[in-house]
Amino acid sequence: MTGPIPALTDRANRAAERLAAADHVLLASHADADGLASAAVGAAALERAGIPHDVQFADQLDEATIQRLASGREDVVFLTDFGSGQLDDVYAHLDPEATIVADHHQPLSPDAVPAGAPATAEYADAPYHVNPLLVGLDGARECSGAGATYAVARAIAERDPPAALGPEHAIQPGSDPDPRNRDLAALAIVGAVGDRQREDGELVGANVAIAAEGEAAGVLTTETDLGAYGTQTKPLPELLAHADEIRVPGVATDRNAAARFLDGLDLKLRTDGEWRRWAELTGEERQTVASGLCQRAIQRGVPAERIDEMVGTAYTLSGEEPATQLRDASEFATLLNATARYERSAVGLAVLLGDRDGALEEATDLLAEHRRNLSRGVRWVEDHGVTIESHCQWFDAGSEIPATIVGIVAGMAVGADGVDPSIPIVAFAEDGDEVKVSARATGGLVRRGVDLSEAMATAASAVDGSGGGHTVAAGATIPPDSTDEFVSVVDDVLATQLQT
Ligand SMILES: [Mn+2]
Repeated sequence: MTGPIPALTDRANRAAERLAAADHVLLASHADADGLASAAVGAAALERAGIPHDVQFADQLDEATIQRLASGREDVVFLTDFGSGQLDDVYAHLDPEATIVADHHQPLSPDAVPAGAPATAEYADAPYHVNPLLVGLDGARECSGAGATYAVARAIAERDPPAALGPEHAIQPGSDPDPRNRDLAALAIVGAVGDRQREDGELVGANVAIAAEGEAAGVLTTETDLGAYGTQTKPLPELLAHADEIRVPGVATDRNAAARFLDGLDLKLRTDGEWRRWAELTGEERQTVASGLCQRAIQRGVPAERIDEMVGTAYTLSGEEPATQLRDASEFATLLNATARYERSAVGLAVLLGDRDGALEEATDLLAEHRRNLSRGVRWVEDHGVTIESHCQWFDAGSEIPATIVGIVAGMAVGADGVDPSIPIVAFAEDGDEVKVSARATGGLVRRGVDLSEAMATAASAVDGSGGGHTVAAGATIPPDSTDEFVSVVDDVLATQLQT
């Protein structure tokens, strides 16, 4: 059997073979939604195969982290969702013959391999290196860390399939565990969606094949639906008012405008005074709301391609309770990110592995806390205002907003009182001895030429910092007291970008 990512089969088989021979495995994974999903896929496969293991998380795989991993007594280390970019440090401290890497980040270039390290060929062809980029697949778009780990998990089951699994191995309350590990595909999809691998609202490439295995295993459904975040848990007016994917004038303005629009639809969208949620509507009701949105969008002159963006593919974990945070892959990923952001990745892992009691409750509390911190942050920006330059606006939150969330706050602040939605926003926050910078733009600005990745990189290097990211969202770390110069370079770069 070749599996959903045929090109990775040989590598996955070798990794499975090595893991099966281990006395004890230390699985270490990246502390974000995809990293947590990767860890769950790997840990479930090891558990089901009876291979003893521990799981740890880290924000980054720096040398200190690798040293810590190397000091454990475990004979095999299994790195998921990181490792490929740090192979020099990894092999400096860990035996290549006892180190498995399942990752989708850019592998360390052979040119960057230091003298004295294992031969160059061992980096590209390291014995246990499972990465879509090594076999010509796009690791940013079509296979996440959880996808690469899924290839290994599947190979473990295929090598030595357990006859049957007990209910303690179930990852979704409403589904049976699959001895072939195909049910773990649902978690791989949560990882891919959490890493924003969707394009125009749907997964592509290897991820499609992984999703198909989840569907065949009865743990996942994919369907064309409203491409908005929050279809399972958000009351309808909130869903339509705040989804980035659906910006219908006169509806997305605020909650009241969205409620007025919904009230005009001749549907019964409230139960006992409470707004229903999208996931609770019948197919016909959804159709009515969707046509209403399209009509309104056309009337208000929204271009056709923007209207197309309102539709996407929903990835539903069919064994989870409807209208819960775990039912939709994006909402699940949000819950995982909340646990990771507050250094409680183990809680997110427990939820992924099927804990629907204590861990789910704690994760839900963390998410609620996270949302409170975000709204507190946005209120702070509203109270203190932003400084408007020619081509951007900025605020310096100092220690008032944690550096870990200031970027999200900046994005949310666009549309708040006193913030200009027509220019990018740049946010500063204290981060230890340094200053963390986060910048956000809109899709419209990117279409007009804005590239925040370039702006952050250029301005950061002007002040001896470092920066980069994506066109629409980017960041930098800079020395303290360099914010004025930083802003002025950003403004110049944006001026050039908007001219061309
Ligand atoms: Mn990842």
